This record gives sequence, structure tokens and C-alpha cells, in this order.
Amino acid sequence: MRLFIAIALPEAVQDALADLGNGLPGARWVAPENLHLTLRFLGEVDRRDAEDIDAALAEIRAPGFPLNIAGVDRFGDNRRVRQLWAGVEPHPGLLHLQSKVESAVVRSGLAPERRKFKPHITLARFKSNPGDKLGAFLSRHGLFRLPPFQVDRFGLYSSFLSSGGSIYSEEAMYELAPDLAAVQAGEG
Ligand code: 2AM
Repeated sequence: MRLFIAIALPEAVQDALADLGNGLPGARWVAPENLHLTLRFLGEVDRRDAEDIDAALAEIRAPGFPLNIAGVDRFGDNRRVRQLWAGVEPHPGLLHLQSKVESAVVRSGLAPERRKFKPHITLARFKSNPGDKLGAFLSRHGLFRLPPFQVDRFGLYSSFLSSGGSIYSEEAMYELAPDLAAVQAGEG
């Protein structure tokens, strides 16, 4: 099984992100229902490891937090643009959850992730270079920002590569604890 751990996005957020999806030659836009924030890519995992990872993830105790999506940028350089993505602000609650997820995965026997966590939502990959249009696109959407939404769970997903693109399925869901900051703000 090809697995990853991610935060799902509300449909309204997926739709707002999908609205960015035009005006770039060579872009293969991610289908709106596939837009997500990856916490950890696991790759091919056998059933026993997957069960260990599931058990370790279910033990995570971490509070919910608000997710702020802001900015649009790319991975890759001018010669070879790889990905276009929407930025995600590194809220302490998000970083706390990501580090708990990372230790759960390593405790389950997988090798640690070497790359620094750079929270992002991939919007498009490229089959050919978008050229000058990319700079214009990035400046047009430089101030892109969505209203924050509250994250109260995360999930384990499988990814199946089909001829029509990736098909993601939710394999398990893990609830976060109440976000005390949000609860107190609501009471005040
Ligand atoms: P990306 O959005 O930056 O491409 C499912 O493929 C998720 O796992 C994607 O969100 C993808 O991140 C992430 N991922 C991280 N490393 C990956 C890799 N080596 N191959 C495929 N997906 C990877």
C-alpha cells in the first residue's frame, strides 16, 4: 500500500483553491477533491507496518488548531518548475502535530524524514514549463489568503495511481483534542 498522513480540507476550501486553477500552460491541476495538506509521506508500506503506524497514530494526543492558507509559490527553478502550491502558515499547533506524527512513524520502524517540514498544498504539477506565465500568475495571486478553519482531525490515506490520476482513500481518521484557545475565544 502506498500511504500518506494528511489533513483533509473542507469542501469550501478545496473549491476556493481549485478556483486558482487556470491560466497556466502546461499545468496539470490537482482535482479539487484531492487537495490536502500532507503531514508525512510514507510510500509503500506492508500491511504489518501499516497496522503499527495506525496504532501509533491512534495514540497521539494533540490539540486542534486553526489552519491559515496564504500565499502561492512553487518548487523547482525557472528551468524546471516542479510544483505549484498554496502556502500554509506554520501554526505551533500544526508543527506540534507534525512532530508527534513523525515520532509515531519512526517508533513504528520507518526511517526518519530527512527533509524539513514545509507545509503546503500542491495545486498543480507540470507536464511542460509554464515559462513567463508563471511569474505573472504568482504576482497575480501574491496576496491570496483564505479564512482560517479549525483542524480537529487528521487521517491516514492510501494513494492508488490510475491512468486518470491519483485516487486517494481515507483508511483511518484520528481525532484531535479540543483547541483550548478556540474554546476560550468562544467563551469570551
Ligand atoms: P506533494 O503534494 O508535495 O507532492 C501524496 O502523494 C502526498 O504525499 C502528496 O501530498 C505529496 O506531496 C506527498 N509526498 C511527499 N513525498 C512524496 C514522494 N516522494 N512521492 C509522492 N508523494 C510524496
